[in-house]
Amino acid sequence: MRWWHAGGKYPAGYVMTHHHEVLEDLLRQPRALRKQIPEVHRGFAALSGAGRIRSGGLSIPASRKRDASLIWSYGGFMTGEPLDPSLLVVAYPADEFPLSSAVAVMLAVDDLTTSHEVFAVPPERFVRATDQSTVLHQRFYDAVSKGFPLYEAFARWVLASLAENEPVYLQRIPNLRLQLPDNTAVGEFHRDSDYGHPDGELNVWVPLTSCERTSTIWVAPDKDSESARPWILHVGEALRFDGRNLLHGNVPNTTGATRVSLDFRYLPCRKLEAPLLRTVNTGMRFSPGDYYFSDPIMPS
Ligand SMILES: O=C(O)CCC(=O)C(=O)O
Ligand SMILES: [Fe+2]
Repeated sequence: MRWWHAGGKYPAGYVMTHHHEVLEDLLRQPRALRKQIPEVHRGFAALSGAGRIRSGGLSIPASRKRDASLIWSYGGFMTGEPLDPSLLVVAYPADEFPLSSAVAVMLAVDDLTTSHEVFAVPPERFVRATDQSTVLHQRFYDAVSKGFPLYEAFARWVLASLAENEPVYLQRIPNLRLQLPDNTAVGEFHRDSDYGHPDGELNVWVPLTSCERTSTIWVAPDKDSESARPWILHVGEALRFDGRNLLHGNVPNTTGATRVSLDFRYLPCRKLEAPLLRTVNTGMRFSPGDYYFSDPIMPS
């Protein structure tokens, strides 16, 4: 099995802060208990087949890297909450897709977590109109305009697991998010539908620095929920979520370190339909050749 998710309702009684902890806790549970939760059991089997859990993260033997697009869900299945089926964490080989170092080069910084040091005066708390406006954002989008093949290769790799063999349109220019100390990465909690994103689009959020509670994306577990929670990922993991419909945003970053992440969206081709609106920031239309690459990607 290449991937799984744990949507639906499961027995309450576990509250975990990180999915590695979830899995480590599962390791300690009797097999009989794991079996009561079929998705957890299957996911656990997939995980133990493809990798090995260590305290610092997941180690995946090179021979299994391709299958090891292990995807597992965080929290909801253990807490018994409903969990939107879009919510999946994908583990990818960060050494094959060294996005953090590539973006550090684009931003001309040595260490992403100290990116804030380029500002003599720290930017004001971002609002929607300013959250893409710093000199670091400019450096990134200038560099991307010359091509970002690593992003395309990475997106193809991830979509091979996520898109289930259906052709999709991929966002042409990924978004850079900077969550500076005492700041948020996005100006407000929102659903991407607030900004005209089309129905059927899904988001992939990719941290390039490791996350803590206040330096990560918070996403509500369910479309009807107004209560987002932090998704605490490591570099080498990406979160797929339905950003059009799930409330998401940030709380002020109290860690003292900058969080840097990329995010991109994909739209199954069958979902493309008029009318296509324009993005609020760049005025691009949500159409192939503009917001998305012209040619669909056939995940394989
Ligand atoms: O990076 C973040 O904290 C928010 C990202 C976001 O709004 C999105 O991916 O749609
Ligand atoms: Fe968003």
